[in-house]
Amino acid sequence: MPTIIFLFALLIINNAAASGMLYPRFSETRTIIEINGMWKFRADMSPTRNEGFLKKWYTQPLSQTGDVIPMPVPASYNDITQDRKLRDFIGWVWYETEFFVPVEWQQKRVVLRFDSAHYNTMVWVNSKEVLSHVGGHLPFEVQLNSSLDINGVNRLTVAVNNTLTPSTLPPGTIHYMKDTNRYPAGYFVQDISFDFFNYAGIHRSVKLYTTPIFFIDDITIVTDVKGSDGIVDYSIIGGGSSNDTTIVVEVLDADGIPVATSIKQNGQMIIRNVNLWWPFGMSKKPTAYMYTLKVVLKSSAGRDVYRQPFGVRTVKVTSTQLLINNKPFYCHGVPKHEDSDIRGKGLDYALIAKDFNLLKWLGATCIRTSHYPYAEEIMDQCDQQGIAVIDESPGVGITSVHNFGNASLTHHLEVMNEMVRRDKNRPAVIIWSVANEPLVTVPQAEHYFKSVIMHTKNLDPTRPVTFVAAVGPNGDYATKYVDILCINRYFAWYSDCGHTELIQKQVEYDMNKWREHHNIPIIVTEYGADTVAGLHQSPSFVFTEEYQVEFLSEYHAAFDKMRKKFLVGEMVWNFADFMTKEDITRVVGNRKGLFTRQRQPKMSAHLLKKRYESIMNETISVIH
Ligand code: BDP
Repeated sequence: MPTIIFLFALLIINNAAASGMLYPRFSETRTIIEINGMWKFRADMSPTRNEGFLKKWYTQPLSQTGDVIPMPVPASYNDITQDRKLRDFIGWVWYETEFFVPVEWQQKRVVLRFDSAHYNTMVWVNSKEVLSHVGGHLPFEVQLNSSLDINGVNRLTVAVNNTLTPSTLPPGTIHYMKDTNRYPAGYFVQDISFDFFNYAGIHRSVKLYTTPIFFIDDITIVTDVKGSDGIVDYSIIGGGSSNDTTIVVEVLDADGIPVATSIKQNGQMIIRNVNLWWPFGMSKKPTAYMYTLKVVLKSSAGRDVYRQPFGVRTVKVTSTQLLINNKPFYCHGVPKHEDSDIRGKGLDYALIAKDFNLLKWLGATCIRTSHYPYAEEIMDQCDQQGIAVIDESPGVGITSVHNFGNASLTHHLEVMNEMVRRDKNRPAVIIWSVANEPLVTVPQAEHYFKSVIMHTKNLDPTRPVTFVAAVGPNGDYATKYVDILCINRYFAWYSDCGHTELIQKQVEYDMNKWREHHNIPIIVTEYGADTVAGLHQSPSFVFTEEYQVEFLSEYHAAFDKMRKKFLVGEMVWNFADFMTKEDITRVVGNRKGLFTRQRQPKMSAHLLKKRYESIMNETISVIH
């Protein structure tokens, strides 16, 4: 029986997770070239998806191995062509482009960085394997110097495999259909238990950037507030070796004026009369104030300069409140998806700008990165525009005991390493979510989630850690380890469908029960109803815009009774409609959006705008 699973065995090389993963930024010592654009592409349609490896496609121009098509990078490849086979393809696809590097780069450290590719990636430069990475939503990179042709053209070949297995995040299984009366020999499908299309390809930018040979490899910033002082604890890790290093660290305010200085690699600096980072809507002063930590590292090998943005704020959880800068924060917002027509999950600046304009229009103060880490360009906007973030790992669809093995746990811990390493300095990130709706009613879940949550707390003791739960309040093995309870509720949709009159009673009963078990605050991280834009019926009926409005209003009435007590957030599922796999319960995707996939508002968006603006008016009066 041919199998495509064994191909993962080829991937265990040079997994690039050990060093820092600072976002590439221009400076007087660093240059960046994006090598995005139209690349050459072909999917390996051979029965085992293994022809590319057997015939070593990476040793020659891809067009010499067979027919290639143009493929944009960044983008998912799924919706680009008219070919259903490519949209639903499972296995290895191959990309290729060429690049040159300036001669003066010979003196520099040259790094090749993928901001993300989904799911498993192998990379060759001039036929030589240089990098591999397992996981779909986080950056990976490698120093390239020894593989580069500085005097000529460099060929970059990339193979990406979207196959999900019980130990990937999200997990999946390849299911072989054995009944040869009904299926051709070797027929297989990919089973998944999450509700979004498994878009694949090179999803974010591919960059070449330089640093000096002795360089700033990682920066960690932790802030606190004492009176009017901002406390900045920082540590800097250098890469390369040198024994005559000096370092100058400065905090620059938003106008670029130095407000604190140090010459130590690790230490504490004080910002007098600090401007705090507040989420949008919490302060009448300009919110989301961002500082810069400017680091200058000098040695006989040269100088490196890096500017790391950060904000000064604190996050705390009491038994009833979520506090930002010691003031109660009510998270009224939306979980999202990185999803759009044509590009799938490919990075799209126009879409990012539009979505933030819609978030502001709505009066949202927070998002959840359901169900995977979003692009760094999106996270930058959250920092800069004051949208608080529940930063979620790709731990979605963990619904079987087969997902609790050692390989799964080890990978989940590694993903948390990569995610915290990438997002640790972002003021917008206020909560880490390690998973969405996992199976937690079996004993195996206890060790697994205790380990992942404790590991994340060790990586970052300054932020609350949680996972998003779908279970009821009557006993599970994992919610006891979370700092803040995040629950998804679908009364009058997946249960008692159509009965909006039951919503208030059921929400109140459910939350009060949770409170009996856990003395921590609650955020409702999902509640929603599928709604086909333009479909109307009065009295309301499921799938109509009227039903969505009525449904959400009933939840709001229940939330209002608990808002001042222990409910610290409400998030409608979902910001916008998004694509899912083909299924009889989905009408070309999930339609629970406030906005269509083209970002036009449904009636419900106006309801939420009114509600969020009025909550914001209440909250803003607290802080001046
Ligand atoms: C929740 C999931 C989310 C789904 C949503 C739904 O967390 O991913 O899209 O249900 O069914 O259970 O719409």
